[in-house]
Amino acid sequence: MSLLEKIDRREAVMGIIGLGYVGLPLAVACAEAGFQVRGIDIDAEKVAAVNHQESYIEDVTSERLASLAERISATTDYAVLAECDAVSVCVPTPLRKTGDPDVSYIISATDQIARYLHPGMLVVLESTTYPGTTTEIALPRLEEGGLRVGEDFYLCFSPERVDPGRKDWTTQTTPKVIGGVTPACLAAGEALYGAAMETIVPVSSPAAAEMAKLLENTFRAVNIAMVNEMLLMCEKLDLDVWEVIEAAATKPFGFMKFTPGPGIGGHCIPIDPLYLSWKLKSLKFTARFIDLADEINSAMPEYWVVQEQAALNALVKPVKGSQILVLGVAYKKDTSDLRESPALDIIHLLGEKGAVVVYHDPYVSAFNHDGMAMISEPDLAAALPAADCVVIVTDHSVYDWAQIARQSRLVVDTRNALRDRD
Ligand code: SAJ
Repeated sequence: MSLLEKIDRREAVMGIIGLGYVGLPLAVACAEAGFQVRGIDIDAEKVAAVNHQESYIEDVTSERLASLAERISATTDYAVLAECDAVSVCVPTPLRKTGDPDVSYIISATDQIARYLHPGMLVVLESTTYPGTTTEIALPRLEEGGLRVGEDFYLCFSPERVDPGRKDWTTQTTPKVIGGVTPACLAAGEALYGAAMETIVPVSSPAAAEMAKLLENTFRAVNIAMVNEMLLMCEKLDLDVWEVIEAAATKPFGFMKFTPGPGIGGHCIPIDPLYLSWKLKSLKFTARFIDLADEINSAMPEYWVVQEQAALNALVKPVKGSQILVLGVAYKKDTSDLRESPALDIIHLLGEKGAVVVYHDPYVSAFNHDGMAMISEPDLAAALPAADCVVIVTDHSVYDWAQIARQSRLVVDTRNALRDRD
């Protein structure tokens, strides 16, 4: 029976490598579409949790996993790929310390797939990466055993669009872009993903799909940098950037609101655009918007530390020795995710200036990052008046902004969160 027939009859077995914020929701979507799913992860704890239907991903409840117990199983053993008709690769694509892309996780996953690749198998790469990765990195490794793409097996790229915590768009309902190495590859990818998701958006190649994803996240990084620079310009003009943005945002067309902040965090926006600029540098092209956006966004923690210094200075208080309470360390509101969080930079910079820094974050009880180990202040009502300066970095919805304004001696608000107080 052909792959397309197996997919049509829901008899195809789906492998998913990487059971994180992308892979686990994808596993659920495929299982709910009727497929048997074999999850693969190097983290034995994740594997055990999935096999006990205990979810560790906020977008997937344990109840939902339990309802799919007959269809989803997980293992650390890649040999399970021998029984899979398709496999999606949902592994991290971080940056190295040098700022270069780290595609080592893609390479190791691809090498494992190559060991078990068999005729009729579909491979889909989902991890965000630079244009060309699928055909330059994955394809040669998969063809090493003699199988030919488009004839013996199929290879596609389909970017993940998971926004953890978002309720209005899910893995099943978010349109899914996909590009195949050959038309037969695309047909196989469309058939499989079309069974699990509502809207499939075919494009002409894997590179077009890779580039579409990078455009999505570069669009955000550049626009966030632009409003961060607007903040700096409004300061020079003695204007309230938040008032200006709110006014501009009343334009019903041709405008999309972004807001200044402490800098950008998360696993996507600070990193994905740098994959694109790195690739273009190898082609002797400078992606100026990406580089400028990264420069501006990366400088925001320092900008806010200077604001704090100036605010204390106005009270004839040096930063050195002052107690500074950082409100929120997660990279954005209502999440516990610390990755690339600018709060960590702000804490580090304040510590370098001799401040006594404490933090409060209801989503992050403690953290240990780059040699910084801290515990969240347990009693906010006591911590607020004890601080010489309170810095709002993450505008979690649970904060009581009126209480913060009332009980704080000095507030530096990187999110204009106190506007809610009025
Ligand atoms: N940020 C600002 N100003 C803004 C928007 C964001 O300073 O106007 C900051 C946030 O605080 C955060 C960083 O930028 O630190 C990134 O924010 P984000 O809203 O882009 O949130 P992410 O990183 O969770 O982005 C995800 C992305 N999802 C994927 O890549 C799969 C992105 O594509 C989504 O568009 C975004 O969620 C979303 O729309 O919420």
